[in-house]
Amino acid sequence: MAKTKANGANGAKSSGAPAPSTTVGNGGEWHQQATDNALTTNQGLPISDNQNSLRAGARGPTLLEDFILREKITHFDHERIPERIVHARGTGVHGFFELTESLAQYTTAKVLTDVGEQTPVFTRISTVAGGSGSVDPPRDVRGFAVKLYTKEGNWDLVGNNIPVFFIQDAIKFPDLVHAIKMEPDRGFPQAATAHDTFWDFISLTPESLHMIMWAMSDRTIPRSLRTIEGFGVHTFRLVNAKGESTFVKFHWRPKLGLQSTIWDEAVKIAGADPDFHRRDLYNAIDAGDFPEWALGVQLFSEDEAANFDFDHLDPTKLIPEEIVPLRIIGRMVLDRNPANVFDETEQVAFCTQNLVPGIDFSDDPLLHGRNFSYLDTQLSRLGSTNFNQIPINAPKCPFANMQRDGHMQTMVHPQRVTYTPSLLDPSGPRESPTKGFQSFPTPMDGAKQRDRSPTFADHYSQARQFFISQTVPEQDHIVAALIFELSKVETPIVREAMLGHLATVDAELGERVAAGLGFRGEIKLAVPAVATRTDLDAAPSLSMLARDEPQLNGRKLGVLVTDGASAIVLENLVNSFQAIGVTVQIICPTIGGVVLDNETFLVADHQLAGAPPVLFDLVAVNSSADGAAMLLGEAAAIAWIHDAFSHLKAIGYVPHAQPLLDAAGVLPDQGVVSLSDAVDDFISAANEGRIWAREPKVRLVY
Ligand code: HDE
Repeated sequence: MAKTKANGANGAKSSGAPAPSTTVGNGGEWHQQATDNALTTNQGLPISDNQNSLRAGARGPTLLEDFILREKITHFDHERIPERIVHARGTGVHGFFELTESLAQYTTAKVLTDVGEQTPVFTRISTVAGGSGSVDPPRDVRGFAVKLYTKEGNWDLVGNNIPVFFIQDAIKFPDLVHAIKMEPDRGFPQAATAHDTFWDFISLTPESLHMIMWAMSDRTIPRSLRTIEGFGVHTFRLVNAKGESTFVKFHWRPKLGLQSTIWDEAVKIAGADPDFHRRDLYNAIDAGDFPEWALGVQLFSEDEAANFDFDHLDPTKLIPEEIVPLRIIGRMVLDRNPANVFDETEQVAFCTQNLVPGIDFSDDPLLHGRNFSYLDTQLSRLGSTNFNQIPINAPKCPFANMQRDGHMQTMVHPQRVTYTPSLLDPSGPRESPTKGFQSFPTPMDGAKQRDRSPTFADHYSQARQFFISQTVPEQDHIVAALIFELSKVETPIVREAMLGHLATVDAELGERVAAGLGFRGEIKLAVPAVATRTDLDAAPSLSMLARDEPQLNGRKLGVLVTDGASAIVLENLVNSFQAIGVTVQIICPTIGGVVLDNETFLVADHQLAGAPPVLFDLVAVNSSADGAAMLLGEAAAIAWIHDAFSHLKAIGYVPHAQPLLDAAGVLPDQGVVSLSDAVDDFISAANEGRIWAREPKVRLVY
């Protein structure tokens, strides 16, 4: 009997559909799932009806017997895996690492000795505090984790965009994270340090002061994931063919230079585009504009380390480049977006203990704790010791051992012998004393104890050095960030304790933050375990603005255009800026576009209200007189211009737009440039990056 069904439009049976879907099998091998385009269960059983469950009668109850329904729903129920306890929100990209200078003198690791060799990588950049559904731009440290699939095994360099960390010992990590995350009795704030528990913890953890200075700087509100640095943070060891060891710190330095947002801008971006960073990275790679980082190393010997006036095993300290210069040895290019975010970005499992022969750990106590934590966390997150078989985690070199079975085993092992030693199968995998990983034989003679080395005791000197190394606007922003964060703290004694620490870092810093908090008492200085050094010179390498020239390449120009606007000005803007690597986007009062003064039709990229200026690095207003008069009645247009001005952006404008600039409170300065046929002056102004001289006119500086 013929069946009739009310499938509706969405229930139409598939026919003549595109090519059959394929699935990546284990080890990256492609398997065709169904050759005849049939939809099947996970057992390969063709499904006859994907719209209706099995029921006792058309209007009757659904039957438990419907194994197809149960399989589909069960799989769906488990689509989410436990998210990372930290670094839950991340963006992953494929690419390669290419060595340009050999470190053969220092290490046997082929990835660091084979010049010209391209090693595939998967890099995941993340925020730390927020859950996986949180927004991209909050003030937060960025994780910078790189998995290098070398010919000698996977090497994971799991770093951050800041070269130091909050704590010196792994045993404090759960406390730090509990303090930073949403407060458990109320479930907020999400992805923010501006709350009592975080600052309560910090006020009692002076070792975090150096990291706090970095965290309150503009480094934690980056403009793009393409404009952040990455640091391995800990000291590692390189070991050469003679068994000699050299200490090393790893740095990833972005080709586009360091670029950050302004706090008010970051706050507004979070509303305008919560996916701002992942969209920016995805779109850049999609457009073939591949971001690139140089790999730099700081190399130093045991003797040099012994002479530093800080302990290089203490992860709250860095080695200024003025003391050990950075040596660029290679480059990483990210050139391919993941095919599937869950399969790759979510399931990638970084482990700090993933090393290759020739690279080894130092005795940094934070690193040792991490070496335990990452494997353990992957077991809980990915549910099985076999997580290394997931394609994104599997090495791309041959691997073989006697580990067998376990939950979610995906490989079929035909061998009879799963042990060594054995005569039955002499061809099975065996240890290789020459090629294999050797730990550097560090001599050890310490007593078994829970103790912190006195060489870790100075918590304020490098914090002070960081602060005095910043340019004026950078210092202003650190002060403003501390005022903002501490103003959100409801418990006065926590605020006061923090003022004591800040004044111990630098008296002026303490006074400025106190003024911004309206604090009327007397600041009680902290009591450092060792005296804060005031003889450490400012190190320009620690400042973003002092170190990197602003760049226009990779930036975005937003042009607000109305009906009747000048076609010539627009053409000049688009051609000139595109020629220097700037993306130009057109914003119109409606998404329907506009008609220019030469009667040509211009397509809009965005509607005005949907594209606030925070999404662009510089802006231009190209309106007709009528267009400007119309926009005077549109608050979004006035706010557009006002925000661009207060975020210190270069603004190009045609004379017809002057009434809009006046209404937005724009004051003339070198960054506000009238556009004529030529746009060279506007390009020169934009080349300066932000117009820092404008800042005291638009914001109170404490
Ligand atoms: Fe992590 N960290 N961490 N961390 N971390 C994790 O591992 C941990 C630390 C970093 O994109 C977790 O897979 C401990 C420093 C990044 O998947 C977990 C300590 C640095 C990522 C973990 C630290 C990092 C993580 C959570 C103190 C910079 C994201 C999920 C001893 C050098 C990797 C996971 C990705 C992730 C533990 C401190 C960087 C729980 C115990 C210092 C970039 O294992």
